[in-house]
Amino acid sequence: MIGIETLDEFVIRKQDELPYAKGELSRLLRDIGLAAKIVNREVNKAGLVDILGTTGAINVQGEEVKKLDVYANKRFIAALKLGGECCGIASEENKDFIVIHDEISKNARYVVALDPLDGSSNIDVNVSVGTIFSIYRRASSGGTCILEDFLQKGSQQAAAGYIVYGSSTMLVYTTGHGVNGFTLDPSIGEFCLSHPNMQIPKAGKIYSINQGNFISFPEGVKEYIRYCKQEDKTTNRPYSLRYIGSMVADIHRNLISGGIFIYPATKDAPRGKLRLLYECNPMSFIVEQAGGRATDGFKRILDIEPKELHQRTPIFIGSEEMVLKAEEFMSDYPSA
Ligand code: P6P
Repeated sequence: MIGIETLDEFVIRKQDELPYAKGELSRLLRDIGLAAKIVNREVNKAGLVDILGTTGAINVQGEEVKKLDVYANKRFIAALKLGGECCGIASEENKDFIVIHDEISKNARYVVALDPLDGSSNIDVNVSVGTIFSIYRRASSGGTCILEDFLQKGSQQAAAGYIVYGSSTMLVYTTGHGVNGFTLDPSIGEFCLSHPNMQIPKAGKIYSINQGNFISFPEGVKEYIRYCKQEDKTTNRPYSLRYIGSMVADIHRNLISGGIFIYPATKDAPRGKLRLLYECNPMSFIVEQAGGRATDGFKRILDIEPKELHQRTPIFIGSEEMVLKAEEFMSDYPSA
């Protein structure tokens, strides 16, 4: 097709920008693209097949496991195993990391942290959900992967991306050289470049937060919400509250239109709800690469030293000026 560049063509064209294991990372990204197409097929017909609802199981997060969570997890793990470029996977759905060490992956140099289906509680009500992935070069040399391969700071990511299964299905990723978005064209079964060099607006009019938790928010967050709701034409306030309950969809909208997404510490989630390795780090890498900002209200997300696989962190992420403003309020109440 004239003027259409597929994900595979783009990854190969851009691989010379990569400083390390160019071909391997390119193939890994294409393996993820394949799994995304397979999961998309099931997400799009979830109401027609017996894949809605829960499995009756509870995952390591203490959350109900949806049938589509299990399906998506299996598909991405299978694609990464078959691809041979990945020696380990840390998934939201698995308590421990998965070691991949067989004939085709014995020299694999990458590990992947994965949220196979984020926001899955929205599936049954036909609201956008997503997949989030984070790719690191393994820190250990040879043999099977170890925990330390996964406990690397977000600033060490080799690549990160997400798939949003929405009104259209998009794959957005970065390797540290800008952010590019690809829209799935079902007529040819390919992700096609549709959003080259994505840049998040420096400011916006949208704030995304679950205000139902207001009473247990830190005082700085309460003050920032009051700021968002004040009337001041010179700063385009009051802002609009938009909250889908699906991190990928909320951040994707803000990446395009401008805005801030906040999941702070709450009474029920004193260290925040969202996971560092496979939600906050990859989304922060992408937003920073698009010219935005991502912190825990005080410290850059990508500088946090991970201590455990499923650790959580508060997150303030989006348009730079909006995150900086929220941080001003947080610094007024450092411990509250
Ligand atoms: P709450 C979905 O379960 C998720 O992990 C994110 O996708 C989403 O932003 C957040 O949790 C929603 O959490 O507590 O507002 O329902």
